[in-house]
Amino acid sequence: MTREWNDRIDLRSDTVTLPDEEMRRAMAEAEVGDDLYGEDPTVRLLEEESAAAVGMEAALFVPSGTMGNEIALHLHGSPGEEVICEALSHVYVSEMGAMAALSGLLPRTIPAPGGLLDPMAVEAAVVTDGGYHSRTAVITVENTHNFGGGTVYGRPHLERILAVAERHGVPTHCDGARIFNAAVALGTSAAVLAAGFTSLMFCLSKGLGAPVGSLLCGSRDFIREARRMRKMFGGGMRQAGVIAAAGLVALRKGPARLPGDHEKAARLGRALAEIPGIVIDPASVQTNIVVFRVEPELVGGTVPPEGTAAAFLARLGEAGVLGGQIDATRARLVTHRDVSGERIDEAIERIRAVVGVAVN
Ligand code: TLP
Repeated sequence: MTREWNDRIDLRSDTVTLPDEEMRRAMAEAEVGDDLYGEDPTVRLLEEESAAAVGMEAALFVPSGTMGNEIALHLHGSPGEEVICEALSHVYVSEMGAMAALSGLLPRTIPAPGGLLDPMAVEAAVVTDGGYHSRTAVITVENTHNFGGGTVYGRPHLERILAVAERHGVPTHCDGARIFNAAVALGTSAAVLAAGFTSLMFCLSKGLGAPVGSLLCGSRDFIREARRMRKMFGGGMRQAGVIAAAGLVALRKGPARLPGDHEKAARLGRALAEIPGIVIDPASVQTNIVVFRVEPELVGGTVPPEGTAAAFLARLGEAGVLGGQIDATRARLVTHRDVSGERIDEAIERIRAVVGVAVN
């Protein structure tokens, strides 16, 4: 029987969190002004604290992570140039082809296990002699890597990629939508992981729990240009302090609660690994994202037209557990603030029940 709407356990994404009481109060009480005149004090404060949190000179409040990434790519490249990115990176697979549509840029994709780029593969892909080939505009790194399973680049790995960029004089952009998750997983700070990148985008609206908003960070000069580009892309906002106020709560309080999300994901990963037909290495769950492969045995023994992942997720949905699809065979469950440890245990029970039905 399909479960009631309010009995569902929503693990589609950490974007589904609702603003908490403290955020709603901050929003109601926010001091605001017209941000396009630079007169919104709450937005300014958020931008200052965000830049400090990642150890960069300046930051720009943007409505979405996608806009932050796309402004950065636009500024780093010129039409006809290439963006080096991992084959399952968000800038490539989930931004509607924006780098091509809005900036005339070509993705140069490099597949990587767990989404973590091999520095030598990046070295091989960089083109600086623009006389004959499309030139590399920027090297991007996604930390954590979402569709790779929330995987984390540690500092030594980043150093090797940054060294390639440095050697060739190519700028670097970090899609740090979940950079605070990476920092928590590694026991370090977001600033340590951001060091050396030309630009970095992070989201308030994911694990940190804000309803809206992301920050694009970089040098003062870069952010001055980004501000112009935000207006051109239609992202200039007016009394945006109303949402920035929730963002400030998320930035100040959100990181401290991420270890709980990671613990819930680890528990989920271990439980899934015990289910025949679900392929996942529990050790691969490093943050709040659980990615697994669905074998045909879980959905009746053959690959259905919609693929094994979609078929399995439909069954989970009927049992009130919502997840997301990555491709035909892989699915994703994401833990977050609004699903407690008890509800994760309940989700595990429901998944086991679904599989029991599927197997018999
Ligand atoms: N990710 C969303 C979906 O778009 C897939 C999610 O549910 O995980 N970079 C990364 C690494 C992201 O995961 C996302 C959003 C973005 C950028 C874009 O952020 P928004 O949704 O604010 O445009």
